[in-house]
Amino acid sequence: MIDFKARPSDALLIIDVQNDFCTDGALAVPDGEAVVPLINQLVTQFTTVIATQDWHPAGHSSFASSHTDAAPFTMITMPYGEQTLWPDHCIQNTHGAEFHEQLDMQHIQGIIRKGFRSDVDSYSAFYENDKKTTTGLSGLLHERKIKRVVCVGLAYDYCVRFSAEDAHQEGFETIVLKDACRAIDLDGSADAATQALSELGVTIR
Ligand code: VGL
Ligand code: ZN
Repeated sequence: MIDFKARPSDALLIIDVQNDFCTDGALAVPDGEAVVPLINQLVTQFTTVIATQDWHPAGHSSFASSHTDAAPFTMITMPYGEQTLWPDHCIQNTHGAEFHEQLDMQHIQGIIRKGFRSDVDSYSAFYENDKKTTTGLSGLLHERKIKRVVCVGLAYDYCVRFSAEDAHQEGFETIVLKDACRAIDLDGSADAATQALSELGVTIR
């Protein structure tokens, strides 16, 4: 159980609860599926619920397999900056890209797909990794008069972190419910996420 009381001006932002980020997935986050029952309990309390779906074309530039002699979990320099290379994951129309089958989709009102442009990755629900290309989510939430964004899902240290940073940047009070997140934890990335979010003034609880 997560003890959280939502207000009407809150949005729940569910990040990437997809098969490839769960056990046996292509980019499995340890214990990733553990977030599902907690999120299912949360969704009923929010009047606005949006989910994101990592949605890559085959051969996406964030895949190590798209680069010669590159191993997953190493870094390369892209025109927009440093980019971690990943195993192939969340390829459009595959089982790995589908939401976890136990995730309660009934209360999810909108799905933001991201990472569908071959040449730029997108961790955040708001901006792609070039920090310029918008998904339109900020406008949607502002038009709905949302004041506070509550982030949950996978992975804490990548897509949840950057979504929460951007939510804060876009003027929303931002909360990350850590029990309903799991981290990949590459080279201290989970601690780095906590530090970056805390410094910004994002509430982690
Ligand atoms: C994610 C790495 C690559 C995430 C997505 O959902 O955190 N991480 N693509
Ligand atoms: Zn991805």
